Amino acid sequence: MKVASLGRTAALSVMFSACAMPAFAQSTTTLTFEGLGNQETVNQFYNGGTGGNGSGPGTNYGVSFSANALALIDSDAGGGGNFGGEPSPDTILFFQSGAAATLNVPAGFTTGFSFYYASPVSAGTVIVYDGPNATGNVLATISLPTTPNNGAPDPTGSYSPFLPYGVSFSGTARSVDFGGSAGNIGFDNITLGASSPVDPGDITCASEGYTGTKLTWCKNICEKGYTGATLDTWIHRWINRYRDLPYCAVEGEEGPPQEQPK
Ligand SMILES: [Ca+2]
Ligand SMILES: [Ca+2]
Repeated sequence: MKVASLGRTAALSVMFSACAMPAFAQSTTTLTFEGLGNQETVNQFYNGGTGGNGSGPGTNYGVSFSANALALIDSDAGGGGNFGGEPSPDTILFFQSGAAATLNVPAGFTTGFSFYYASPVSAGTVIVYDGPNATGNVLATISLPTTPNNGAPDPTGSYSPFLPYGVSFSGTARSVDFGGSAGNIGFDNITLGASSPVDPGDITCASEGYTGTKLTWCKNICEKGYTGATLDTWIHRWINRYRDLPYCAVEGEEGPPQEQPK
C-alpha cells in the first residue's frame, strides 16, 4: 500500500546556538514537541533556548537535537502532517534529511527511555550512544517494526496509529538516533529515564510521586475539576511554595485537562 510521505517538504533555515549545559534531572522527562511550529527545527527548545523559528523556550531539560530534527503539526490542526493518533496532539518529531534525528543529552541519562512512533512505510532504527552527536560506544541498537497505517481517524492521517516502544540499556547515554526512512517515520512523547511507555492518560499526582501536602495540592489543581478563581488560587499557592508547576499545568502553562469520559 502506498503511503504518502509524512509531511510536505519545505525549505529550512537551520540555526545553531551555543548554550550553557544545565544538569539533567534524573527523573522522567517527556518531550511532547508541543509549542513548536510546523516544520520548525527543534534545536534548543528543550535546552533553555528556542526552536529554529523562535518558538519557546520550552522546559529546559538539557536536551538538544540535531539540525535536521523537525517538529511537524497535524494537518487537522493546521500543519502539514499526514498523521493521526499521536499521544500528545498535535505535534510530533520527524526528519527529512539524513538517517536519523539525533537527541543529545550532554549530562547523560541512564536506565532507559520510551517513545511512540508511526512508521508504516519502512522499519525504523533507534541507536543509543554513550557519546554526544551519535559518537562513542553503541549501548543499544533497536529495530522498530513497521506500524499499521490509517488507524483510528483523528479525523485524517495515514501515519496512524502511533505505537509505544520501550528501550532499556546499561551505561550512561549521551545521544540517541531516532532513525528510519527520512520523511517516513514520526516520533512523539520521548520519555527519558523510564523504559516503559507512559500513557499521558495514566499520569496522576500519585504516579508523579507526590506525597502529603504536595499530593493534596496537585489533586486540587489537576484532578478535582476546579476552575476559575479557585483553580488560580491553588496554582498560585503551588508556584509560591514549589517554584514549578504540577504535571497537568506544565505544557504551555495551560489549565488542567478536562476530565475524559471513560
Ligand atoms: Ca491527523
Ligand atoms: Ca506531541
